[in-house]
Amino acid sequence: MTFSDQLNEYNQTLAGDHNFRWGYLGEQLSRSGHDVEALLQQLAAFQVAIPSWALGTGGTRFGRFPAGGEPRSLEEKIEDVGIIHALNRSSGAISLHIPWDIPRDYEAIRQLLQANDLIIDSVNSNTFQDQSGQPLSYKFGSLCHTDTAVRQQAVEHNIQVAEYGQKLGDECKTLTVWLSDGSDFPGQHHFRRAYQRTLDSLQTIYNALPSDWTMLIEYKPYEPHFYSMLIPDWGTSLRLSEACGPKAQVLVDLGHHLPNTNIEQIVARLLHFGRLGGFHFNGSMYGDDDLTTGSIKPFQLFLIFCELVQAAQDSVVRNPPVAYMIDASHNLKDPIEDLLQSVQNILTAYAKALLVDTEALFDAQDANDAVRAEEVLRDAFMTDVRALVAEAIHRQGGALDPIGLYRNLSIRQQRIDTRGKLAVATGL
Ligand code: RM4
Ligand code: MN
Ligand code: MN
Repeated sequence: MTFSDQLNEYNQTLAGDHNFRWGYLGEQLSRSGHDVEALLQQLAAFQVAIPSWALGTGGTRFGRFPAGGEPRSLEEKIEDVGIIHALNRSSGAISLHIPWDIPRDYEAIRQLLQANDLIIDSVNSNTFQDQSGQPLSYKFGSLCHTDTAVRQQAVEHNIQVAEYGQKLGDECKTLTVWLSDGSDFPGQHHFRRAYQRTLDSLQTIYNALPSDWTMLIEYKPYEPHFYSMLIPDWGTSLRLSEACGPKAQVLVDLGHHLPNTNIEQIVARLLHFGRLGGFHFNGSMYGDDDLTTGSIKPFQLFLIFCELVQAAQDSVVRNPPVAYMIDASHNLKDPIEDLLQSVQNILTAYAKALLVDTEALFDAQDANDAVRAEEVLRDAFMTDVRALVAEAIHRQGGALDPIGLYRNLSIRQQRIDTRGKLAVATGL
């Protein structure tokens, strides 16, 4: 039996219940004036990339408990993203971390991507670890380092990462730079000089990129450094990207904010400046990217999507298309299940944002009617859109319940059988 036969058979078993729920929701949405077909199309078009480093279990410095059957090579990672995309039809891109996943046989990789209906859309550099054989250490920084030779090595690495990307196909046109540079003790860094050195390095990388490439600059307020991070906030990322040029953009990673930061406002600001280039989704209670997207603050995720949806409808906004990706660590859950859950939560938040009556919201805002404005948002947020998301995935050829089918087919067990119980993925 082929995978698509198994998928069809599985969907058949859920069809009765789904049709009942979708029939009701579709009717309800039409009654309130929504164009249901347009909603389904918008949801179907939404793609969230999967990073090559998220298919294995993460860990902490205290330990790591592998899921079993983790992908041992880039080829096996593509195979895992392939199954995610086949199940949800919404994860059609992979983001590569170099040097964790340097392709060996480009032609074979391209064919494998094609067979799985995937693209590689971006590449990520890594100057936060010393690689074996690397002549100079990043212990005291990379692009900000006091020593020109270390900076040069880090600049060349970034340029080389983009060169790998160029060999992977025309869809790959983004270099993501996340710097772990920073300081651990007061006085360790000359803040202004370290900033200037970083800018000079980034400009060199930017100028070496092909003209149709984008450079995303990610920020993070803490970790790995305890006292200061070189790019701690969106303001620094914004300033750096403006100083580099129009193809440099800010990347917002949800986990890279101090507790209770108003991320939706940051998103709105960056959209207003036309500098929101990408998103890394995850969830957190205390620290960076520990949890499933939408598991802790679903309302905030919804509010972020409201900003994205409103900006997309506003002709005043001149923001390039935003690249979406999941960037989470999976300590306990099966990584594939966690990724499927994350995508489901992201689509749910997006679907709810699409339901917001923006005219009514703007009227309430103009009238300073805070109660009405909040009610308009809550009206959309409280709608159970799961049948809408399922219908959109189904129409794309995916499973009505992606995690359900993944379990039903015992895919993890199959991976353990072929790859082994102790197989460990490269990455964090
Ligand atoms: C960082 C950051 C980067 C990711 C690495 C693995 O915290 O989120 O985006 O490449 O982790
Ligand atoms: Mn990230
Ligand atoms: Mn992170």
